[in-house]
Amino acid sequence: YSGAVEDNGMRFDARFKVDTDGTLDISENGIRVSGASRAVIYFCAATDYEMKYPTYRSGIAPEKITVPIVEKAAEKGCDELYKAHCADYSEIFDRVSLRINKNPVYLPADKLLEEYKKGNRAAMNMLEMLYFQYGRYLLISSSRAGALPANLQGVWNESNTPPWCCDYHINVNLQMNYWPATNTNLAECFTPLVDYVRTIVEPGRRTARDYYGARGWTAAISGNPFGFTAPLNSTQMEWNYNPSAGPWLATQLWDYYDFTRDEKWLRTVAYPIIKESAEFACDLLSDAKGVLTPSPSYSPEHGTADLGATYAVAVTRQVLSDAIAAADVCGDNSDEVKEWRATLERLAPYRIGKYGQLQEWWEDIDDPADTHRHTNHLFGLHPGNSINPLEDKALAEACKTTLRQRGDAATGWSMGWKLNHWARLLDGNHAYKLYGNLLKEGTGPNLWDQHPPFQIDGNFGGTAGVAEMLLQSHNGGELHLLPSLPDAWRNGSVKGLLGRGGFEVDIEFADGKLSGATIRSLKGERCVVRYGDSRIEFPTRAGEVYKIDVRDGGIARRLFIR
Ligand code: FUC
Repeated sequence: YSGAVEDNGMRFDARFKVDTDGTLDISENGIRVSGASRAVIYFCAATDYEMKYPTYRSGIAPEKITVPIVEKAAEKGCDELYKAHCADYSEIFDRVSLRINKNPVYLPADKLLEEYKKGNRAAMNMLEMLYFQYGRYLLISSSRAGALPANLQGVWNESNTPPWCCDYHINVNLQMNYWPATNTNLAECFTPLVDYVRTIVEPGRRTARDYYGARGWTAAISGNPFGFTAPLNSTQMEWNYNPSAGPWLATQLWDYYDFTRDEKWLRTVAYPIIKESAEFACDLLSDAKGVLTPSPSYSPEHGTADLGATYAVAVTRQVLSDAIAAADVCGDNSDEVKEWRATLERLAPYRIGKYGQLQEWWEDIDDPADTHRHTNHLFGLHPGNSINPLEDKALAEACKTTLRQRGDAATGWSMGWKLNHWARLLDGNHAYKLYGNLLKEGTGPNLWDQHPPFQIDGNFGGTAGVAEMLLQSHNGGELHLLPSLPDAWRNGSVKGLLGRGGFEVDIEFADGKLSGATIRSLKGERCVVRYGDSRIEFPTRAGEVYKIDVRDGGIARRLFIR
């Protein structure tokens, strides 16, 4: 079945091959099989789309792709194909396992969710493990090399007029889709985001120049597979004006390096993109009463134009500190890097408002009764790392005040993000409350996240948030074990989480305390491990495994095992 889309002429081809012991009747009405005991349908679809600015066309006739694939699949047969699929999938999925308490109950997902809402503990154990792994399954199934990134519906959009155009929404949604790609050890799933970012740098340069008179590149609130990086044609600037989109995506590329420590990738792929993003961020700044802020700026979808919205300042702070760190790794000590350092020093500080909240804007105009779904001004707490509760108690308290004022309900993705925020605040029980709310209020019977309607980002925010409760590594690469273990998770284990610095970490807990940990060093980086108030550090060799010895509730020393 071949043809071309009316408006942009994109060519497509859908190819079926049916292997049956019955009679096959093919007509323009479809394929009919009769008198058969079995029928195997091999199907492949392709277009002439290529994620490459500015044409987005491969020039390859889609049938040149589909016919060989279908023929080859039919030659292999479905058993062989299934075996290859399982091997490919399991190699990634099986890296991480999670066990929460004991005797989980096995029920269909919708029944499990019903039992969860009734407070059935065995069902809660099961669903809290299942939902975490379900997010990993969804990302593996919607984001692999050579494909487009997961959009608002992953790859599961059934409509030609989907909510928010099934787009790449870049003021938290697209970014949230990729949080579990790092901490839950799914590096292969990150590739489509990188490929997408690489293709929007060129159009993003035009947006930076024509909209902001700035160097470098950026995107806006809404992206698509065709290089769209400009603001939408709307005068509602409080949601449409989001120049932080590019710098936020650039920080995610740095973070991917920080986890994998793939220096060649940083030098050849990520650093040029991060560098240009830092230039853009610097050019947006102006002197606001003695400090630098991106002005004017908005807090996503909330409030009016401001002299320095905290979200925009926090993203700027992050992209500059990431660019400086990347420059250090790449040996770039040019004047430009010195400019980034000087600019970073002069950025507006976080400020605590009259209600004890983290100010969302330059002006102290936060309303304590405001329960808006967006908490982007807490970007520095998560996914950024410029607010460290272990070091700055006052700021941490202000973040808690803001989160208490915003409340523990909201859209699915918002609860997913707040789960991460409370985990970073080292409050496991409050993080657990958000996880429960996400499951009870923001999840459908098939465990898809509900905005509502279905929007997949909450699944990914939830999965990443559970990992954040069990392992954090954003503070200078320190592996913080069980930073936010809730009272409800008395006994269990998690295996294979990834920590920044290239460490795979297994953690066991019993009676609510750490009972053991094993660390596999992938890159031979120096390892720092924290649990509660105890902390150890030691050199490692790539490929070696280190067992952390737990005594008297602390981490005493490490045993070297291969
Ligand atoms: C942002 C959010 C909305 C929705 C949309 C796709 O605009 O504020 O709630 O998730 O993205």
